[in-house]
Amino acid sequence: MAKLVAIIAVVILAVVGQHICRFILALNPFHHTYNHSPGPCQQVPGITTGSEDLALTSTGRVFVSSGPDDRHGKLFTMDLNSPDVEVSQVSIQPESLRDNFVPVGISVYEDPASKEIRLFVVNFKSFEIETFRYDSSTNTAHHIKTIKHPLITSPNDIVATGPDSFYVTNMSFFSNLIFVAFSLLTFLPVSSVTYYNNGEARTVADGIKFANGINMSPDGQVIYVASPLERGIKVYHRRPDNSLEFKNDIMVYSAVDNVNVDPTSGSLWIGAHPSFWQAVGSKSPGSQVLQVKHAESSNPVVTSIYANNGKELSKSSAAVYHKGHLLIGTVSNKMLHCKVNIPI
Ligand SMILES: [Ca+2]
Ligand SMILES: [Ca+2]
Repeated sequence: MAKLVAIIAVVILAVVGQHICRFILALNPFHHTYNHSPGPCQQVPGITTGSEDLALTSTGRVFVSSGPDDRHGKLFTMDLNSPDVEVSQVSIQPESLRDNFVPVGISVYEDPASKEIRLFVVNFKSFEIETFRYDSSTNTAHHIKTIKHPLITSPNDIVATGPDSFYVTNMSFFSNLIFVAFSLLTFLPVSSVTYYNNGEARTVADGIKFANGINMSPDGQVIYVASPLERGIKVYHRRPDNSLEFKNDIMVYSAVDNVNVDPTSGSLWIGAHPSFWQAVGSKSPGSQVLQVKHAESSNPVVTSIYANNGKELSKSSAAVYHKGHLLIGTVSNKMLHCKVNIPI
């Protein structure tokens, strides 16, 4: 009997020990970030309450979600073709929508025929999706509708596939923030991807530890899902019926947040937290931007384009690149613009 108890105790200790080791590895608490940048960088005036996610149109216009620390969330836009890289706040109509609006994940859908731009935005306050029609002549986002569904439990990011269809990541199958945090901290693989189309939804990927950013290859054939706890990007083949088939993981060894895809080259641009532990517990954690070339192939090439120990930029969560300009968004403070002087 004593021998059996000893064996059980050793097994329990081994399982708990393994979990603790994986926990420390994923949180990466002792990481030191060495600073480097691809060229001169400066803060974008006008953004102080975060720029959690960025979305780039095919013509070089960027949309910015801003507001985790502001009860009245904002959207910004800027044109990266303009000689002066200036940001302007998008008017949201109706204005009352901003009262409970905490925008995080954002995606742009450009209608191939009409060129109409639709914005899909995750509202972190309500765990719902808000959709807008963007009018560039008045710089206004006209609210179309609020989307809620039992399979959209705790959304983080979204990628539009049509005027009323998208993939969205759920951080957990819980909707209560305390349970969501519990499932993240215990590394439970209860995170998923839901496909939504015109009122209908289904789970198309699950068993993920904290699905965060999501995006799609330019040809629409590949879906990328960021998993900061697994420190990599999960790659899925998109089937004709919109279900997903897991292909492989791209390990980047950083707590990846949002993913953007270069509409021409298909390269991934990732805003990441070098240390998940510091991102959660430190006042000014570091920042990192990663580029992944050939992401859809069996030989992806991962390059660190920008890294900072937190003094210049803290909590980087998203990045986009367009014609020599790099924009880096953050969870809850400023946004950085870098002129890129290195080969990309
Ligand atoms: Ca996004
Ligand atoms: Ca995110």
